Amino acid sequence: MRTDHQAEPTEAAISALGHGTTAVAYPNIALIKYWGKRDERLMIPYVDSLSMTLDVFPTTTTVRLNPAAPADSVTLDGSPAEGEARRRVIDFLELLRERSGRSEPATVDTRNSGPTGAGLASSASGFAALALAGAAAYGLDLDRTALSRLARRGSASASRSIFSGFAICHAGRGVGAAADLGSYAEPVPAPDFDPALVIALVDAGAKAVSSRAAMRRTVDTSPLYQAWAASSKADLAELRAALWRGDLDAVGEIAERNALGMHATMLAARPAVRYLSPATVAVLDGVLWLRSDGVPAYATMDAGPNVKVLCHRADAARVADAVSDAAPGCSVVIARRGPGAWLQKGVER
Ligand code: 2P0
Repeated sequence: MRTDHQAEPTEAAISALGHGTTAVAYPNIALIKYWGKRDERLMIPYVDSLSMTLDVFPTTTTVRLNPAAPADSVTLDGSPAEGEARRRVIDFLELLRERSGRSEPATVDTRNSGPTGAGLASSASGFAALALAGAAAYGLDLDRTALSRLARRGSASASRSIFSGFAICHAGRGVGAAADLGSYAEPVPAPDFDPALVIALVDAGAKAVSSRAAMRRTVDTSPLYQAWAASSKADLAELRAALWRGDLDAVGEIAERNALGMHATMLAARPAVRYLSPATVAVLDGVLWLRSDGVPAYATMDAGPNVKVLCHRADAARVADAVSDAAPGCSVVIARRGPGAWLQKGVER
């Protein structure tokens, strides 16, 4: 019997020895946020989260097994990866080797079409693509649930980018293997919901505090964290129902309060973590102005100053204009719900 951990070489694994195995994955933006881990080694979140996978800024990753190489080699946008980014990829390759029982070093080439480390979910698309390309290269034959669980080990939000459209990531229960098994993403049905997400890029630079460090500090020191985690549970149940109804106002209101609450937990951490900049606040004012003018528009922010505004597709151009007026100099990208991660077999680069 084949399990997640023991697999025969697949066609993709054989091609990985030659040209490499290439996967493409898109970022996702959480409407109900994941913030905080209850197990840092296994990357188990404290709370369930729910996201929309986007149709912009894909990551393309090629994994090539290199039996003759002395070690793994990792390039990010054409340059050798360094520091924490390199270590996280190599740790992930170690996990793939442990699971597959193989030992070949790998060459990993990752290209982000959006900004890296700017709170635009580059680690979500990055580890979803690496999980898919890497699992295929090392001959692991995994279904989408197992891939999602695997991607989570690279970055918890990556578990959601395996899927198209809306996805929930379960925080799971218990500890150790039980927690690992119980924490994965799955699609959430939203048959009549196809909104726009207007991304206001107020700063495309990498964040000063990594989300990993910021989460740890928030969980350890913020007196608001437990209250937010409890309210997030209720938010998720309400948002799921609103998604099913295709109710943009309800989805937006819940997503906006959930995001502001998450940032409140960070502001109350000791010392505070503040990702929101004056330009962020200017965009938030622009969103309030839109609503007062009768345009349903709702904001969400992640571990960075950029703002994503949920609105009807028909209003997207108007929302984009309002956002640009509110924060002159910011660039604006209009996204919609996008595809799940996919494998390009036998692609030569
Ligand atoms: C999310 N964020 O749910 C939340 C909301 C940012 C704010 O997941 O440590 O890069 O790799 O699991 O996934 C960003 O953090 O953190 C994130 P790790 P990740 O999308």
